[in-house]
Amino acid sequence: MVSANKKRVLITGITGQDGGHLAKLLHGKNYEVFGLIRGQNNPKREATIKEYPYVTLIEGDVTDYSSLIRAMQVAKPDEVYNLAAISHVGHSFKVPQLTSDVTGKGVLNMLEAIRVTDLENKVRFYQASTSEMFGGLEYNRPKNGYNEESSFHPRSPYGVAKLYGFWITKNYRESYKMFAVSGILFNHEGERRGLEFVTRKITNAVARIKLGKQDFIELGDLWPKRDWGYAGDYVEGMWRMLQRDEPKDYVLATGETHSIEEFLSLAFKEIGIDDWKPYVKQNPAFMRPAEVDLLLGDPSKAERELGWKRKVDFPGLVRLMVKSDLNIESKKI
Ligand code: NAP
Ligand code: F7E
Repeated sequence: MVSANKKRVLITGITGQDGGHLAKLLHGKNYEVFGLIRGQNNPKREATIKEYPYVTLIEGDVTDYSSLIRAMQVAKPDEVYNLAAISHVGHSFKVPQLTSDVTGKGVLNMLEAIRVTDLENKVRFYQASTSEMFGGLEYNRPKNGYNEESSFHPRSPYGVAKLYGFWITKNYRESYKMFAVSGILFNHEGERRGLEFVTRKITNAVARIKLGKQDFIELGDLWPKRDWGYAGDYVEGMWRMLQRDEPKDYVLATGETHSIEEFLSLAFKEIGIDDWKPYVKQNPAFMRPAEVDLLLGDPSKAERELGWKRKVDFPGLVRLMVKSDLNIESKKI
């Protein structure tokens, strides 16, 4: 039963890592939560219903504008969070055109669906922008980390598509006075992270090695550095951006950067192994045509204006992920 008094939210990308964290957060804040789910038989549908029974799923796809119009008519949202994307950077090199359609033009489709259905111009829109837009090269890297004024140099079809989404969101804000903002989020991970991303791939392998189910892990380059935070902290920042009086873009980051080697070292220490090197093999299949060398974010504007600060630190993040994967893997036969 949908209540007339509750705030209403539409989340695209509901089956993804952030979609689940955000649905839980907003349900806790008494929102009526609607989630866009793609495909006629999405394999994540049952798990999503089981974990988030309070979410009303609406079938649709961000590449299908008509389905977004319908989603707007069904959900009648006060807030829309556009989290849908082909979000794996390595994969985006393999399907660059699809990535442009979903991760780039999908943003325009969502904005247009809001513009034509929201006649009073009341809906608040959040676009999931990314630190991948900065590119992590030495020449454009500020000493204290990338901020809202830093220049962009995307290094993948994903980064390029996200940059289009960033600018079209800004353009709709300026052209149509929409409350449309971008959160420029640095890497955020956790128990719900997809197994295709390096942090979860490592913590899952570490758990399996501990349980005697796996002997080693195959990875690509180990030297890149990332500003890694916890996803649960970051969805709180997304929500805070839409509660402001004025629509503005914000960077969310921890202000620290660590290499994959450091992540490996802490993860293996969690299972009592001090030297991770014998358990890791390098495989060029996991390397990218162009790499983002080092990402470090400066979250001071979000800290100052949103009162947002990450809670989970780097060792805490690694610990919670290893613990969760040990729990998951020990229950599997
Ligand atoms: P994720 O786990 O990969 O989730 C992506 C979501 O997009 C999934 O629910 C997926 O649905 C959905 N999707 C893919 N193609 C779609 C389509 N054509 N139509 C509708 N939905 C579609 O990503 P995440 O980590 O939660 O990230 C959420 C958003 O933040 C993404 O836009 C990502 O690019 C961005 N971002 C993430 C990070 C990070 O570190 N996590 C940092 C900065 C920005 P299926 O399950 O059906 O595939
Ligand atoms: O790679 C290296 C890889 O795929 C991190 C997405 O959420 O954050 C994420 O993008 C680093 C890269 O995340 C493997 O080359 C080595 O240097 O976990 P990742 P990402 O590319 O940083 C940004 C902010 C987003 O917006 C994205 O949506 O790890 N790496 N070996 C590997 N990466 C993977 N996936 N697998 C490996 O075997």
